[in-house]
Order: sequence, then C-alpha cells, then structure tokens
Amino acid sequence: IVGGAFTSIKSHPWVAAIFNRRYGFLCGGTLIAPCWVLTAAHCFPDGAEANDLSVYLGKNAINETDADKEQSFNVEKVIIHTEFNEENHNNDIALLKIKSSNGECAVKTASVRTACIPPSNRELPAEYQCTIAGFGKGAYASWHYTQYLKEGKVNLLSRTACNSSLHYKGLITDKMMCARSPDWRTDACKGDSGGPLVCDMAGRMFLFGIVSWGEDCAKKNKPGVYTQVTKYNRWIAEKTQLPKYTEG
Ligand code: 4AZ
Repeated sequence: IVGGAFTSIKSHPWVAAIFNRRYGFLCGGTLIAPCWVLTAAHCFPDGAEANDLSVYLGKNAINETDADKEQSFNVEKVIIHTEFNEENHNNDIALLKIKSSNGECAVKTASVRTACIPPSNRELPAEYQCTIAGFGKGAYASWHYTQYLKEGKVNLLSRTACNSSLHYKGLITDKMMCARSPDWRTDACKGDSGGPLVCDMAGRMFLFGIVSWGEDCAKKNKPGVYTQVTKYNRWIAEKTQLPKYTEG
C-alpha cells in the first residue's frame, strides 16, 4: 500500500498472506469461508502447484511469526479462473482451498474471520469510500514489501470515468472496477495483489474488489484496478459449493 497507514490484522482479520515455499511472500488474499481464500489469478503465472504454497491468517508482519495469533495452512486446491487473460487481466480471480496440518480450516478469533461476499447485483455509487489492505510495496520502485500490514482509504471511480482518455482509455472491462484516493496518494501496489478492497455496508465489511493491476502505484490519473467480485458470485458458489448470496 502506498500512503495509507500501518494497521493491525485485527482491523482486517480476513487478510491472508500467500507464500511460495521457495520464493517467499507472493500475494494477498481474502478469507471468504473457513476453508476458502479468494485471490488474484495473476499471482500464479506458472499455474501454481498447490504443494508449493502456504497461506497464513492472523498475521501482522510478513517476516515475523506471531505464533499465538497466526494460523498457517497448506493449500489443498488452487482454482484459477480458466478465462483469466494475462494480457488485459480480465477474470483475474482464483480460489485457494486451505487446510492446516491437522486437517482443519480457519478458526474464528479476534485476528481471523471471514469477509462477506456482496450480493451479485449490488453496485456502489461512485466516490463510495472503501478500504484496501496488504503487505505490498510502499512505493512502486521500492525494493521491499512492507514488513507490517498497511491499510488505505480509496474512493470508487465509475467504470465510464475510468475508461475515459484521462485514465485507462477503454482498458477497463465490465468485470473490473477502479478506485483511487482524491489526492492520488493512496493506492495498492506490488504485493497487494490478490488482497481485499472492502466496503462498509450497514456496519458489515463486504469484499467488493480484488487488487489486480494498475499503471504504476499512486500515480496521478492512474487508479488502482480491481476484479469486481460481484461479477463472480456464481463462479465462487460453483467452485466452493458454498451457497450463493442473491438479493431480490
Ligand atoms: C502489481 O504489480 C500491481 N496500483 C498491483 C496493483 C497496482 C499496480 C501494480 C495498482 O502487482
């Protein structure tokens, strides 16, 4: 996260940290059900072998162990959207089925809980303020990920505006959404990918976006681009066999 502020995992208890056992920290993710983490497809450019991955929940820092709060998992299954397009990032969504060495899924604590998936037809108005969180870089050219979890406030930008010549000139598909801070100082960045953009609706945090791409980070007129989760309610329900939340 560029800009924003350091925070505690207790304020974002659905944030998952995804590691490659050989290469280290890979991406963020969001716990959407005790056994399921939603993330971005582009986190797994080589298709991803489940055995190479590990997932942590309840983690405040990527290079420190917080044994009494964190929960660690193996990955039982990696489900990458079959229509993920590496060129334009369309369908940048993937699911990880997690299982601890004891064969358990996530246990709800003060540091670990699920985020809600919004109903499939729910759209929020432009300028609605939402929150992003992750361990990604504090600046595009930075050498390191941020050691501690950060959060940032961003406002939604309409797809029409985001597709205008001022911003991404038609690169935003109907399955993407854009958000930026009005001063362009807060944004997701490398390493935040796969992590959450959550929005408060009536006191509950709903996962509306998955950090996907953007030109640079916190660059003027270049919003962060997110996979629009509400376009995938059916896909998520089908892959996880969890009930699909619809709203009349
Ligand atoms: C990346 O490279 C990346 N500013 C993620 C998010 C953004 C840019 C780049 C959005 O993973």
